[in-house]
Amino acid sequence: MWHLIYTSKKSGAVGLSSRSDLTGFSLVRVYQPTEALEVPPKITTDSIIIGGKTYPKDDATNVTTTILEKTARQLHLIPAHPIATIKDRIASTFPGFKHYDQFSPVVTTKENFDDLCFSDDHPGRSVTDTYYLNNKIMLRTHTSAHQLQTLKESDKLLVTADVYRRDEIDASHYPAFHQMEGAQLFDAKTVVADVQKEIKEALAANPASAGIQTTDTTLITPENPKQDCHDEAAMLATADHLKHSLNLMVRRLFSQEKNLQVRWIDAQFPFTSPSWEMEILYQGKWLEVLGCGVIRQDILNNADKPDKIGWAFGLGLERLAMVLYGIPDIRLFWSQDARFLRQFEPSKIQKFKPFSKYSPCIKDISFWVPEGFHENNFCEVVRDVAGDIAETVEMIDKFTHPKTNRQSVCFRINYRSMDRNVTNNEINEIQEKLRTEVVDRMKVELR
Ligand code: FA5
Ligand code: MG
Repeated sequence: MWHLIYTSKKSGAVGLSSRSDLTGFSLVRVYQPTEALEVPPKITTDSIIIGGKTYPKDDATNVTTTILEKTARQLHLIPAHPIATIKDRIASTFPGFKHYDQFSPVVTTKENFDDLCFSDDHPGRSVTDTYYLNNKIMLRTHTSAHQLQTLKESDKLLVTADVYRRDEIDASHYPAFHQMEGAQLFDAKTVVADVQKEIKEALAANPASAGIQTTDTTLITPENPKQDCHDEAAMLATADHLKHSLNLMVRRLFSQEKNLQVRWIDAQFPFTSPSWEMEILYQGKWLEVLGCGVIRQDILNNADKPDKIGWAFGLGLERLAMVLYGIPDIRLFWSQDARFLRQFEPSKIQKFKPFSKYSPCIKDISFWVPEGFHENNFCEVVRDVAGDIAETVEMIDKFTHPKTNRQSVCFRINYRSMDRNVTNNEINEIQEKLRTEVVDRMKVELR
């Protein structure tokens, strides 16, 4: 097996290409950024240029250059990258599913929210949570943005893509990450019999693994209900098939794991009911790896499939890769450091060998906040100023002045580079810049 690391001059993207594509797993290909992504994204005074298209800015625009640059990376299309390997492994546990993995990250608010039954005041739509190019155009926050379109075309499908969210900063959250969506539809009239037979056969062919312990105590309740339009037996069969398919996926993916704890918990999504999440115990904490449920019938009706019933799931590829490869920090996936990239071979999952950790540098910043202050806005400024050197951002103090009623917050930022030693001087400069930028951009008063 051999690797070739190359750099695309235009986009700066680094890819690993490999000749070892005769491995039995589907879809190992040479990384070729699509032509549209070869044009670097750009923000001008009145527009955003991405994928060769120009979008006018308006009062909702909040994408930053740092985020737009990530859209050119396409980690899920780089052979040997852990994200691409996991993608192929999971896809191989869903044979016969049509796999879409080339959709542009730029979608409409209709696709990302309206088509999926999000209410008009759903917090996910807020500018503090979502990256907008303008009022109507955004970076998708989940692969579900392609559900309606792909369900029209197919009854068994997977969608893998990069997604973007304004989120907190820590080892398992990053503003750009990768999801895989899966969906399967059945004839509502025959689903009970069809599913029973399939599950029985699959369980006989895939005996339980001693190393994986799965707990499911969830029940159908008024808080996590059946949809009125669904027949109870059909819904239960669909839900059984969903959980069975995902349990089987985990069993295959983690067949080498000696002690894996998995649990199912209730969840809520505007586009499924009932809904659940799967969590895996990782480094002593429950890590949420996916959300899923029985698809809202309105969506199937809009996809011109009123006689079908179906399930869908959306999983975080980084989260599964962290557990499988033992990768401790989500920022590593974006590393261009050869010490990271050279550890991986196409189709092969092996434990990550950490390279020396550089020393951290901790800095605090306190300020009085104006009304409407949101933590994600502060995290965004940190990301813009410090990039991936910001390892964690944590609010360590918050108080309201008894006389003036003004609110003050203190954030602790842990700076540490994944791939080099950062000098004290450099961090001091970053911290100074951060102090200036938060005042300029967020109208706070430093303390
Ligand atoms: C969704 O995005 C739903 N679209 C999933 C879904 C699809 C539900 C189809 C039902 C039917 P959620 O926001 O929980 O749900 O994200 C799904 C997964 O993405 C999470 O379980 C987690 O594994 C991953 N994830 C979420 N936020 C981040 C983040 N900031 N960084 C890395 N991974 C994340
Ligand atoms: Mg969730």
